[in-house]
Amino acid sequence: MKIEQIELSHVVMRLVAPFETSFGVEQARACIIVTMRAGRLTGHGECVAATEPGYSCETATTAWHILRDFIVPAVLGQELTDIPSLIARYARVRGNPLAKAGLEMAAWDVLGQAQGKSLAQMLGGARDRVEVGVSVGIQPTTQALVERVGRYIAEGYARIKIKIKPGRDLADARAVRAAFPNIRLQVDANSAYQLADAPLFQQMDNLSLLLIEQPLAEDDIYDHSKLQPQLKTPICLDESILSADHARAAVELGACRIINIKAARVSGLLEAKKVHDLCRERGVPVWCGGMLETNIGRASNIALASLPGFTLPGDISATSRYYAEDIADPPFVLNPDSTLSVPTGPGLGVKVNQKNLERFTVKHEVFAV
Ligand code: OSB
Ligand code: MG
Repeated sequence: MKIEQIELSHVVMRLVAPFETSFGVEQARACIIVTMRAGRLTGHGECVAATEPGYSCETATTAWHILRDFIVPAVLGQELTDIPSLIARYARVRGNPLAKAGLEMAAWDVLGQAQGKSLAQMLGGARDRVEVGVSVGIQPTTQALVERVGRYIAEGYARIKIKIKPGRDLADARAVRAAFPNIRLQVDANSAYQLADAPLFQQMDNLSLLLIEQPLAEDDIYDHSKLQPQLKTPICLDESILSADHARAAVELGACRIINIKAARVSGLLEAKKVHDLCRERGVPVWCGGMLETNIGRASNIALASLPGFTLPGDISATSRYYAEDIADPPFVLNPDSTLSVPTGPGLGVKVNQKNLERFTVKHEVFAV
């Protein structure tokens, strides 16, 4: 099939509640929806670059530029046969993993529809439901955090992640652990600390945390390798892992014992599968991270999380945890066993709600052969 048309839609959607991390607060979330038309099929992808360069150095605006001026021209009018040959067309574009992953996801959706296979089937998924948890942003007070966590547990989430930052770390983690002695709990620092903060993390060792996510700088796998031996709790890397090669380096250096896989951060689903395969070979548990996706990106995350090496619950929550209204149907609803069901339809297996997509779009451009 020839790639005949690509549409970019810069979308902004209000979150049901503000989401605060060590790098800032978001009230609304931006992304770029990539709509790819090839043959008679239409596929969708979600580029998770945000409004500000807090998590990643990419933003929705830089990703738009990279897609519009480099990646779209490299693939438009070309045959879509498989993912490796698609990626090869824009291989000369350095970096910009979030932009690349958004386009790649749309191509997986098209190919899945062409082959009558779900994304999970194409990737080698091994289960029809995936264990999930909820990522809880920093709340105004520790008391508010404990209440917030309690409400999510009451909704059925069996694994809680809390965001931490300097000044809102140990006391928050201790309070949540004291209130919920048996819940599976982990913390995410989003790169806010330095190696000299090792004593702080040592004080978390008696909280029975599943893991400590990305305590140190994103470009510092080496310092993580100095921190991990000082802790009993496994370190999990998120921001530091941009490829399967990074994952190999981190594992061999002993910088982490667990890896968070986000397809976007590693340039797309194909590389995400490579990270998964490498970790599985080496006995390193992985789990699926999230970027507050719409149901388009969420469908992709759930399919990825169905691979056999994803042995820890993902940061993939029900649609209602993020948005009052979404741009694709049906909504994802939490099963009573803290799982989400893997979509079974061809490709991503969700149906885009065109009306909502247009309503939330702030900028739109169509590229055709
Ligand atoms: O570090 O995992 C992160 C959201 C935006 C940017 C970075 C992160 C997150 C989350 C949200 O933790 C997880 C989710 O989508 O539920
Ligand atoms: Mg993280």
